[in-house]
Amino acid sequence: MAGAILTQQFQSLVKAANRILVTSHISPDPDAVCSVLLMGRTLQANFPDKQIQMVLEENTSQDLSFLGGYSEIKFAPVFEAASDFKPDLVVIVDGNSLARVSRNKTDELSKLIHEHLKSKVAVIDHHPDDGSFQGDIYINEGKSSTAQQIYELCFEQLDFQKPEGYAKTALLGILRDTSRFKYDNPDYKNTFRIVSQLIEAGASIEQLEFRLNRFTKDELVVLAHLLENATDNGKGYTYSFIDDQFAKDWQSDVKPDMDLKAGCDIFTNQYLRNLDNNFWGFVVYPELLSEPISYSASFRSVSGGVDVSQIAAKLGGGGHKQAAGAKNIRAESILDAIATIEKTISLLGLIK
Ligand SMILES: [Mn+2]
Repeated sequence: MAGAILTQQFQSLVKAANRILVTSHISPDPDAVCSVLLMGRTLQANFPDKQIQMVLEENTSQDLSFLGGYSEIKFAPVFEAASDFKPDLVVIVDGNSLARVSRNKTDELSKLIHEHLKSKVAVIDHHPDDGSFQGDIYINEGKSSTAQQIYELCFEQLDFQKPEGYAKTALLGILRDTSRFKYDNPDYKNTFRIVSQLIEAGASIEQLEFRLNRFTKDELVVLAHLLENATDNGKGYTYSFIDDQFAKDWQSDVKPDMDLKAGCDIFTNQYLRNLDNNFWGFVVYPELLSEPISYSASFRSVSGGVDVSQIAAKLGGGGHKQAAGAKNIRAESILDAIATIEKTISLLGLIK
């Protein structure tokens, strides 16, 4: 439970405000969009006299337009939206600072909010605290998702009235950020209690999963290529790769970059940790538009196993113990890129 004092402070900030802007990070994932909707619509339902604006600078690759209130989200640069709307309170969800909500105008936005408008800033997040929070209130109890944090804060602690469509929206945020409960979650009691309530309220895990788990034919072609190239060389990990010719053909066929990346993500998240007795590994692929050619790699491991963030760090990237990545890996060819990564793994003493 967020401390009672924080909860009351949040309520006071909301009550004192007249114009509230709710926003989230660039490259939003479904939890970011769901969190904007859950917070924005809840404030609208409980404070009909206040002006509430939901703004996102970018959209998700998934179609979330079936969620209640989606059409009210303004997709626009946050600096311009805030300049017009002049909020006296900004609520940032699923991210901890203004620097995360805009791609190109973070300095201008920060000046506008902190110095010019002197708006209050509230953050509701669940990511590990990196210390970059700037604002008036920071609520983050490391929940499964920001959607869960907002649910606990608004409906269990503050007893706000629930807006129409809330169950689907909250459940979707939780399902996505937990990968449908795939990962260990120390807060499982709260997560499953809330999920039970959301199902009671009419939301369906099955409906949401099949609605969102869609693949394009091109993504499946990429997946097939990675499945074909999946390699276990007896060192205790798995790797796969997009070869240079495949990437060249992809480009000359003018196929979407996004589908190549999405196909890699399917393999990385669903197969990389699952081959025979290997519980970790990497995927490497050419960066399509890079000149001279460079490569990106994603690393994954199972909780309690190898810390893959150290490999990514050695290659100039970063991330978490179980999921990390590196970009701009310079190499002559894909085989050279694989050799570079394997050498790094070997130097770190991670070969069994
Ligand atoms: Mn999230």
